[in-house]
Amino acid sequence: MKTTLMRMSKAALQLSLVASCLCFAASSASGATQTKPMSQDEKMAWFREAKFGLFIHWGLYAVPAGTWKDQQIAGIGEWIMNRAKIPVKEYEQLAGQFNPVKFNAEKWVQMAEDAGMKYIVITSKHHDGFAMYGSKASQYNIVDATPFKRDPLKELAAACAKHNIRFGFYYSQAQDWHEPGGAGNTWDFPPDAEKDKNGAYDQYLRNKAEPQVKELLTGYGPVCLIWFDTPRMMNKERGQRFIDIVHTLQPACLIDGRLGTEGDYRSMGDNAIPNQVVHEDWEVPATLNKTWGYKSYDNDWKTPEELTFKLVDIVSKGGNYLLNVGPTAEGLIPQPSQDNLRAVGRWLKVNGEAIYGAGSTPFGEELGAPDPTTRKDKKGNQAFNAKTDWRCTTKPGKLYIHLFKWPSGSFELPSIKGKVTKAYLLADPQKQTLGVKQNGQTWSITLPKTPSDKTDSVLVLDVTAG
Ligand code: H79
Repeated sequence: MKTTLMRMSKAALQLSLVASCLCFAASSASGATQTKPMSQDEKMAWFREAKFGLFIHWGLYAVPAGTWKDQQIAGIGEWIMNRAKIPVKEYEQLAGQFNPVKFNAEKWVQMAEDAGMKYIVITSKHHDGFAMYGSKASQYNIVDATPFKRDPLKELAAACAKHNIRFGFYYSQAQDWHEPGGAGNTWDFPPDAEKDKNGAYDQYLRNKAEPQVKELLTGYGPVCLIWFDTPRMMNKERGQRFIDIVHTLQPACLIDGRLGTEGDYRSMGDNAIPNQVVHEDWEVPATLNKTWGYKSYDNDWKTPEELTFKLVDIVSKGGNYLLNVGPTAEGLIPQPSQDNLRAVGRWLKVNGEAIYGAGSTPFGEELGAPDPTTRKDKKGNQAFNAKTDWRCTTKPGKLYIHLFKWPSGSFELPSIKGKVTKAYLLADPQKQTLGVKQNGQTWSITLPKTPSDKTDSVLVLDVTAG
């Protein structure tokens, strides 16, 4: 065991030198002599362009799919081990039953492409501690412990490279219910506070989590980001060890906002879309139904119209949408997930110009307003009365007005400093000019009788800087 670890860290060190040289060379303009590290703007550029990504929660929890010993277990599917307090020895047995022979990396990535998604983030290890790739640091992984024996993350990395989709990993760095030192498993092991004090947690970090993150950053080509989660007992020093690993092995790889120390962007709460514009890089992870990991009986699907609204809403507030699927234990993405995502993709095919690389709204009144009373929302924050008639995304010289409710006659644009020089519908191949009337600083755009899209008709306004 000890020698394996030592051998591995040597290999990782060698790879790290190669990787950092490559990145430095790649980031220099001339490519020849200069070795300038990437600026933060250069590092964030793809993320700011992408806007829409696919999250995949896939692991042993897809086998019980929300039911344990004939009982439906409440809550999110990937938490079944915790919610049903399944002992490690029993949960481990699921590995022997996990044989997702219908898994096809090409089909998954093709679906993401059809949906208009630009990056994929998959669970390499969730809180249950099971690695979904061939890991040398722990035998508890899909190659060594299941009849499947394949490494699906290798296959996905190759398919993503082929389709020009960026590829990243979710990695549960703190919670690991399989290990005595990992956070979270209090039914087999001592309380977390004890592990924190007696060195067991650091031992887990050093012997499993850190080596596994190194493996992910060395065996799968360029990793666009690592998505850490639930930073229990993560302090500055522990977080820094992960940052150092990422920066050494793949300096261009982004770190999400849940490591426990500062990452490259802010991660909002699960399914938590902010009410207002947030002027920093951010992303919201979100579900298509209620669960992340597959649950056979969760059919509470958001409609394509709701998903399109959320995508536009998020982009108009300056963020990215990381939208999740939970594939089955056979290796299939549930059909309603596929259908609903592809419907969003069809809208994006026509209207992608208003999403990819687009910035936030310069207005804000269209988003709604805080409730004037002391009413609280479900989370105890001041209630907010959201409006949903329209949203605005932007690019230099352009305002994209997303009309979810088609106004009769004309659209009244709130005050802007510049001038509207042309108005047309994005779905109109002829870009036929619409009538524009100025009333002081506000503008009225004459619209046809019927919307150009049943969900979101995008009105493009060419504007001069004011
Ligand atoms: O990976 C997904 C979730 O499993 C993970 N983050 C997303 C991206 C996550 N980990 N923890 N949480 C989310 C918060 C968990 C809250 C709950 Fe529960 C889990 C509510 C119900 C089950 C914890 C356990 C609180 C009650 C029981």
